[in-house]
Amino acid sequence: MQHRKLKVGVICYPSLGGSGVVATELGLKMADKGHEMHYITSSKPFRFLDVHPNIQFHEVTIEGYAVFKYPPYDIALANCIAQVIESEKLDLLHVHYAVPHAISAILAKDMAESEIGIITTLHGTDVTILGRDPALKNTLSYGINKSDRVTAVSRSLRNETIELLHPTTAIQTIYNFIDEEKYYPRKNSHLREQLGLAPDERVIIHISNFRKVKRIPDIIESFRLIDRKHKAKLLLVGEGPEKFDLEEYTEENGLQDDILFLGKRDDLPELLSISDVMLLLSEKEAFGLVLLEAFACGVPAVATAIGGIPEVVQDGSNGFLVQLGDVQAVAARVTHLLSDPVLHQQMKEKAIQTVQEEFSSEAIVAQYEKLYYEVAAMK
Ligand code: GMT
Repeated sequence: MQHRKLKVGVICYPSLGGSGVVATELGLKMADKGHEMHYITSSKPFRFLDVHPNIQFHEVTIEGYAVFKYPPYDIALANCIAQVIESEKLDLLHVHYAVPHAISAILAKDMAESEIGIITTLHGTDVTILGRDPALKNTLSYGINKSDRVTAVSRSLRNETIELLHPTTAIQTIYNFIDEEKYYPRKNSHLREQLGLAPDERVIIHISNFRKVKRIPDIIESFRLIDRKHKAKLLLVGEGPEKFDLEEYTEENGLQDDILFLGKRDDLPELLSISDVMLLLSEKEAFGLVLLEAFACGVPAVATAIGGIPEVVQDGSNGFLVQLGDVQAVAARVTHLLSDPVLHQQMKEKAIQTVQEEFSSEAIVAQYEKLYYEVAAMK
């Protein structure tokens, strides 16, 4: 039955973040292979770029009701999943994040009185933060243990989950991927001009959702310490809770001409293509999808040796690894890269090669597809 086309229910957070990107890109690739993908989410996943005939979207709606302090979204989600299991005759569910999505899927399966299999993909903070919260730890374990298959986006996340929760379901590592047709070095960009960059000015870039875990103050501090013989600008791309304070800090310290806050952008490949180095200095990072986006555009990274990052960044090859908070080391590595064009070129090439050889979308999508068939066969 390996060639039967499958009907898959996908549950993810559609908002800005790597897990939403992976869930969407995976769906697009599976749809291209002829599988029918049903997204069951609160709003359209933000990178729903194409209107694909094999992709359908089922919106979870919930009315505000005076009795509820918090509207029970997870229950409404379960209700919607159960309806879609029945109406679309789904073969399996693929949920991204154990809490709350796996829990809603388990409840939906029970409500629909179905034997449908559930794959849960762990992305990071669902384990590294929620797994340490006594209010959610047992629920998280329940979600993992009641899933038929569990995947983690790095070996580090897999190991951390095992250490923390001692799950009864085996956890398989399936790495993240990017769409190589979207991320590649772009030429003839007018962006440098638009951003007011001088021809000799170097570009350092950070892209994230501006959460505390991203340690953006470390990025700003490292940037200040880079040898000033290099004219450089720091591009901070994205939106999130820390942004307002960081903008204020930048103004107060007179850095507003050199640090550009660009907000959420759709032209990431173009922005990356004019960049010399990416900085990712997070204190937690299960994988760091943005590193692959940078690598695919030929941008080496300086990143913290945290979580899954060392599985992506190989120190001295496609970038440099530094210890958390060591802003002096970050500045030294960036200065080194900017001063040595031969090394910079070697690292750019190695970065592109890393994506092609170790994180090819074709190989990774094939791993998920194999899993889909295994789980569908359990029904
Ligand atoms: O990093 C974030 O703040 C967003 C979060 C998410 O929900 O998308 O990212 C997590 O999943 C990504 C995709 O698998 C990983 O690349 C990120 O490393 C992971 N974030 C953390 O572990 C902090």
